[in-house]
Amino acid sequence: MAATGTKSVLFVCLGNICRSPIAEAVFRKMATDSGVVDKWVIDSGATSDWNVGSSPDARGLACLRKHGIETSHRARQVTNEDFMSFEYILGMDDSNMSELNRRSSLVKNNPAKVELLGSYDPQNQRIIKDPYYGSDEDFEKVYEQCLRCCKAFLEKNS
Ligand code: WE7
Repeated sequence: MAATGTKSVLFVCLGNICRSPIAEAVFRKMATDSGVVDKWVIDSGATSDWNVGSSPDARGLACLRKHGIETSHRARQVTNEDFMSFEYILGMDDSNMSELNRRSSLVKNNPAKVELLGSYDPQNQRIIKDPYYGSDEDFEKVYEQCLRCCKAFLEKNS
């Protein structure tokens, strides 16, 4: 059980190598810069088990580095325990959401709030699209969406 006052968020996408590691790294940087990182447990995970143990996509790492952010995350799959231990579980698209809601229904009385990260976007772009078959520009767009959404999410929880 987390210490009193500890908040927690798990960012989730299909493979945990493109979108969710970017969201996690962006949020950690933001919480660090705001001096509240010690109040948070921050992680990311995958709905699939395809990339378990892998580093984030090289294009995502390059995008983060361009914005002065590093990450040492390794891909992992979402577990049943995550629904008991995380206050927020934030997905990127409708496919993530249906999988997360299905998984959540298997864990009785779990307290996790399963939401779309994009529901926090002040510009109302609700879906953060999979850039896997996309370009560097698509990764940049993911980064910008994560930046806007994480800022609003952190403000809401401060
Ligand atoms: C992705 C992916 C992403 C797609 N990261 N993969 Cl080949 C595949 C099949 C099941 C799970 C995963 Cl994770 C992967 C590898 C890793 N962001 N996006 N695949 C993807 C995109 C569009 C249409 C179909 C797929 C599988």
